[in-house]
Amino acid sequence: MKFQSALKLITACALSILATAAFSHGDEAHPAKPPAAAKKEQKPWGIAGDDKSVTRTVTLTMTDNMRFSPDKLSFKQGETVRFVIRNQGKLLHELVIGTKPELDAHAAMMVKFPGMEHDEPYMAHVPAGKSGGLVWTFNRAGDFDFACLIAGHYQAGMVGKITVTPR
Ligand SMILES: [Cu+2]
Repeated sequence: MKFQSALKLITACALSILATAAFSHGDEAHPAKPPAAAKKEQKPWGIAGDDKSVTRTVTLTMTDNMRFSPDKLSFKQGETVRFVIRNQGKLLHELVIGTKPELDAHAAMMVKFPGMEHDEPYMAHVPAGKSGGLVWTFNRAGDFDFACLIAGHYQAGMVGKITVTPR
């Protein structure tokens, strides 16, 4: 019985490896197909936005005082916002948008694994003295947060608030 289920597991793994190989081969055979990044995932705090749909631009400044300026933003549901993010510090900072529970959990992971690479459409990493950006559509109303999740920064209070009012 045990042997059988182990065998089943091995078969399942082999099948999924085959499926993956077949899939990536298929991708190579059709280079015109847009990359997987084109698939947008709805989040409770919105969805990745398109450049052509931007209705508003917001400039945020980040400093080594572990603060964002401004640290309170409000949008109307449906707005597509271009964030222009200026890092005026000497350290790497980032902007990550999310719900408070999501950011709390993510920040805890960043403390455990400081070298962890993370990159999603709702975050931007901005090197010292540089500018970065992201485009996000706030298609859900609610109270959200934005933060820098680099280990220690979140804990030092590098957070801000976003209010999205219903249409
Ligand atoms: Cu930071």
